[in-house]
Amino acid sequence: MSPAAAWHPLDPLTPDEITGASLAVRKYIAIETDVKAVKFITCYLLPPPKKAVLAYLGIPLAPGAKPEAPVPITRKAEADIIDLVNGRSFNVILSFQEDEWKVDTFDLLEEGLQPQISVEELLICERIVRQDPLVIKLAKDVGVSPEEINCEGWSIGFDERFPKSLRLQQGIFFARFSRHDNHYAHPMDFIAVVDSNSEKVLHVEFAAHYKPSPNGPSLSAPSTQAPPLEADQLAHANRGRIPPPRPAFDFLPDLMATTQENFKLRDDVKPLHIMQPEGVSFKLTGTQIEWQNWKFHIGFNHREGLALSTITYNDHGEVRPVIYRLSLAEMVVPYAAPEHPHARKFAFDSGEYGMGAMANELTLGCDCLGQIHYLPGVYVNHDGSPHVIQNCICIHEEDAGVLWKHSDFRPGGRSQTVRRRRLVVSMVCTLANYGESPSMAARRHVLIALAEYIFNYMFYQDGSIELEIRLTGVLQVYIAADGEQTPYGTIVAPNVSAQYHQHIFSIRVDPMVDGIHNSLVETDIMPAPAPTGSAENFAGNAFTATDTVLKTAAAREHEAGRERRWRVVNPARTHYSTKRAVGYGLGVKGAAVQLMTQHDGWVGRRATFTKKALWVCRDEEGAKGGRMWPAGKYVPQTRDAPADSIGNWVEDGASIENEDILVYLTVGVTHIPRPEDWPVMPVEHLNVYFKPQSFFDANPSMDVPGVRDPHSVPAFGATPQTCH
Ligand SMILES: [Cu+2]
Repeated sequence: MSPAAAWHPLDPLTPDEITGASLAVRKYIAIETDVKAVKFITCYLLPPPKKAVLAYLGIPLAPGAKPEAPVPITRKAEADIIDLVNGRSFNVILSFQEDEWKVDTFDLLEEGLQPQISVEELLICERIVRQDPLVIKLAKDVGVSPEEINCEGWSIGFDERFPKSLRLQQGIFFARFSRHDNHYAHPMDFIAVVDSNSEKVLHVEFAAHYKPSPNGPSLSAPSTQAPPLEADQLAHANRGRIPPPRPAFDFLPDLMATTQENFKLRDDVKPLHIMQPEGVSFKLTGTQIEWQNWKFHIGFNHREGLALSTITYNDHGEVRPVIYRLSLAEMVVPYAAPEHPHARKFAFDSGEYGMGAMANELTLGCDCLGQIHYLPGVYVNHDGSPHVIQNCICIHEEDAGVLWKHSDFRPGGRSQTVRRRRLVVSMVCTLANYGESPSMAARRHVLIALAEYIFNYMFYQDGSIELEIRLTGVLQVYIAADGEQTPYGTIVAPNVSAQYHQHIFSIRVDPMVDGIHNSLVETDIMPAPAPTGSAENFAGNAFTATDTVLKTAAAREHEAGRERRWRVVNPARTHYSTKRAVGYGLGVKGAAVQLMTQHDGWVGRRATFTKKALWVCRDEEGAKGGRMWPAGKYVPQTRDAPADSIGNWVEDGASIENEDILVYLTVGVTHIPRPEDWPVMPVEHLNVYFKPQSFFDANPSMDVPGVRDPHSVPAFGATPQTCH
């Protein structure tokens, strides 16, 4: 491969590269192994070593240093495949040499390790259950015909009753009474367990329900524990069958007009357009973008979706590295209902399904307003062919209010106002609902949301970066019996229960503040200990910020009462005025979340990252890349956090002072559903900030022009005011 000018070593595999790599895997299998048939689950870039990437791009490793001399970079790929005959899984590493892909390693995964659940497998789940005679009968018993059965494939979470070797999903049922009906309004009262390798329904089960009692709702079953597989599941749940609620709660306006009395779209919203008459202010070279002194690479993979790399800021001619790589490394959504089988609901949307594989094809003028540039996203299909999501990554600029302003209030004093502009790189992911669809191509058109996550990476002119996660979509709901109330959910509509849950994200930050050797500083804001009236603190007003440099790998709590904050610093460079090491703050205030479940429960055991607000460890690059996945590389069906996951990374006690470090931030939302979140939840925001702190000499945005917008006019035609 001869790198083109626009080539970046972290460019995702192209569709042609995926085709080439999967062909090489097939060839290898045919010649070297006894494997008869496979399905591809993943096929993606195995990134080159960090130092090689930085040398290639001419980014220095230390402040003021010269970049290292470039070294040859071999293009590598990694694939996970499953043997269709016996369900064994393999990890394959390939490299591109002499104009073709070659298999370097072909490793059988330990029994029980499952590559992530593919989009096709989620669809297979629905197909399997619809053909199953027991499912058809159980649906019929509550008035639902076979063609009305909708089923969502979910990761199984945790269930020791099944062998590890099976590739399991749980199917959660809804009825759909017309083609585009919101089927979440019609939850059904049973759940299936399927094996996506043998394509069989293995088991059907019934949750216990809550009955009113003088002491509040009481569970109909003797325990929240799962009964043995051979037990009569309905008898164990100790309740009758419950037919799905029928009332429609549509979200499509034409359907609402027919299913809701007096429904009418409001008619007092007048057009609001965003115009950039001279075009956009960003420049793209391949997948590298430059905007307002920022330069970075936009990558994509099936698992994280968007990943931004080699983020630098041009500070008056000096290209200063800030972050090597920034991405959503993991997330989990634990649900609070303890009764079997609801306790199994804690999907790892990233590690089990893949945020990239769930990314939407975006629509100009709806998802994104203004002048938009889109990039595609690619992942592999079961047959090894590339699946291209067109318009997957959206790039645009937005006005974001005032950047800075000052008025001299004295008579004749002048004022200056500068508008804030931001560059937004975003992706929208839809989790866990893939309605009926005859083909993968058509699939995109029948998507409606169970949960939609909008990931916005936003860059500002003052040197700050913001990651905003927006949550919307339809609540995951279950059926409630007439008059049933549960301690673990909200009855958002009659017979529709929305269980309490959390959305917990792990943001992976691989910092390189002025180079790759960084330290982490923890700051607590505290009142000075000297009492009011004392010589040191007579008025009692003193408070101070106490910095502690963390010496070794650690997991830290977010102490809200101390306004605890963290920053990544480079001890090799000191600010000219503050005399502090140059740094970037990691702002999680308002976004930090605590795992609300028992910490030794299933969620805590599998998703260690949820137990602390911040994790910091050394990055260690091996043959299969650096430390990446906080809940492990292979997440589906784990029963404990794997050895190669975050809890163990911080246990190594490695020095993290002035080292190549990794930071994982745990942020999230605890969702106690409201009826106002139904039938579709209005968007909720979660924000994480990366802000320069003693990094620049002063406000780096003083040179942003304060231009008066000639298109701004009085709302009601009054005399225009002048600025000054
Ligand atoms: Cu939620």
